[in-house]
Amino acid sequence: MQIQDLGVFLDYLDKIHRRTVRVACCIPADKLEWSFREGKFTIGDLVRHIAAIERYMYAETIQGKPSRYSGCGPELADGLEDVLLFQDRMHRESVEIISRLGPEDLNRKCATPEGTPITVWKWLRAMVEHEVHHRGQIYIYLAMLDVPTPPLYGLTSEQVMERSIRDSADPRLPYSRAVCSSGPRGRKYCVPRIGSLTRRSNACKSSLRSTKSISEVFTISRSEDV
Ligand code: NI
Repeated sequence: MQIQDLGVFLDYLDKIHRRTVRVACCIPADKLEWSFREGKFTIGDLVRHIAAIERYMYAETIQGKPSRYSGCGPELADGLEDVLLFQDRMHRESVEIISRLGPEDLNRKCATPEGTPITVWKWLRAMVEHEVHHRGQIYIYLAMLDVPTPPLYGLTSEQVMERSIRDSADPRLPYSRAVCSSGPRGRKYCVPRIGSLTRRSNACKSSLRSTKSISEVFTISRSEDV
């Protein structure tokens, strides 16, 4: 995936960010600094890390400046409300910096903190992967704490299975690619359907007041929102 249209990328980044905010909003306030092991990132560290790396490493280095990332501890933001506000502020500042890039900037080189030259658009692509990597860890941490989290695209694994076509000879097997591409009658989905995203309004404004159950999320169902 090449990034050559900044508007398209920023739209995609916004959706990536909103999905990270959505899971951050599920964090119980009293579990913010919980970790599975001493010395490992806490849940709060993960949220602060994603935000601080975006702003102080990626957004600085794409400008040709050195990284200013200096960690992700509670000194940056303490308590769930402040952590969510910090996450929001870091992202807004990063987007403001990225928005200033011109087409020629996307294709010039910048340097990683190791001093390795990398094309700016590839570095931005790596930024997205970095966020997704740590977002997955937040999901795992919350699962370890039995905290409910929203499915990424609105369907659980079980719901995708229910909506997937099956080999009639052995229902445990998925349709073969050949059968799938031939368009079996009456079966619509050869791949999981994307859509039915759930998210909280206004980047989980309500969670800044209290950690509510995810039953309060609302559903949007436009596939273009992915
Ligand atoms: Ni990281």
